[in-house]
Amino acid sequence: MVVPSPSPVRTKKTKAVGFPPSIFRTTTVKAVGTDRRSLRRIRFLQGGEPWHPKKVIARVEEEGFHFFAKPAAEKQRAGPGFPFGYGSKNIGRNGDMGELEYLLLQSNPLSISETSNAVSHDPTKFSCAINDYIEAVKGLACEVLDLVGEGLWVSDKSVFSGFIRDVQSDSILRLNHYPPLADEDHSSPKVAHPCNKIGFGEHSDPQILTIFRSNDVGGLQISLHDGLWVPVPPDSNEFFVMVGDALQALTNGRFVSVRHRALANSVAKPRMSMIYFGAPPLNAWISPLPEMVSPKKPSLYKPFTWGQYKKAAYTTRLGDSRIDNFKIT
Ligand code: GA4
Repeated sequence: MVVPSPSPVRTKKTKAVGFPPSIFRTTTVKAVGTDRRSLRRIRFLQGGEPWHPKKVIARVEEEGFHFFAKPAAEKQRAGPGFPFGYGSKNIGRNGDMGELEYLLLQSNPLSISETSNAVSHDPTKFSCAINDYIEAVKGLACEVLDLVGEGLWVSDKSVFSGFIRDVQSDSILRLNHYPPLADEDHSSPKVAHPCNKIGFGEHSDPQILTIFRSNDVGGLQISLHDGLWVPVPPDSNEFFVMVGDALQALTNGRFVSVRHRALANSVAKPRMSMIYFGAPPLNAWISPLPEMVSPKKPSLYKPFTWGQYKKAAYTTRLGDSRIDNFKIT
């Protein structure tokens, strides 16, 4: 059995063969909080495909910047930001704040079409861009999860990806826009993050797997076991894969969700991240897989449905450790 190394940080570029045609064939992946051996075989082949991956990304980026450039009243037509829609500075409903604005979308095409009609003058263009991107990152998440299943030698290697392939999957797409902070001190030279203001506070993602991508403006940081914050250099050609709490529970703690945060944007250019959270259906039961449990490694977590976890998560503050509430003591 593959036992993941204790460090949650993997930033090795990966290359490999043998995958079915994927629209992300020309893109590299970096993994945060996953098992390096499981990911080593991911490879994105070069090739002419009808959808160029960069175009799929560029279309969402364009729609995103276009959306965030609108007046507040127009953006608010997307809904209140909690649990979905447009939000500015407020995160969740328990008092968390950050130097950003965002658009939170349910990943199903029906809900995207409703939002598109509310926010865009060209709803078809908006919804096609979002749907294509979601399909692509979902495919990427499934490939990564199948490798995780393979690496852990579970009997059904698609057990993890099955949750997010399900038509009822509760997956989410989040666009975070970090406008440049007003330059308060014109006498000092402009350096990145001089004041360490928080854009999006420290947390771990509740879902199974997160596929994170941003433009070339930095801000993302991950926390190591010793509490040290490590900046993740921005690379618009790469995806960062982060383990979520649900994968931690399913693997009985072999994969550990990664705490991360975003600093406020203090450079002149706006920062935008596009984050796909691969989640199970609300009624799916999450508990450590039988293969992950043994007399030497007893189950660490009580079984819960994703709906129960999510409901509990929404009563917490961003920085709270949610998975600990489901630990068997
Ligand atoms: C963190 C990960 C995702 O961005 C998110 C966030 C959600 C929200 O913004 O509504 C939460 C947060 C996230 C966990 C605790 C609660 C809910 C804000 C918050 C304070 C969309 C998610 O699924 O959980």
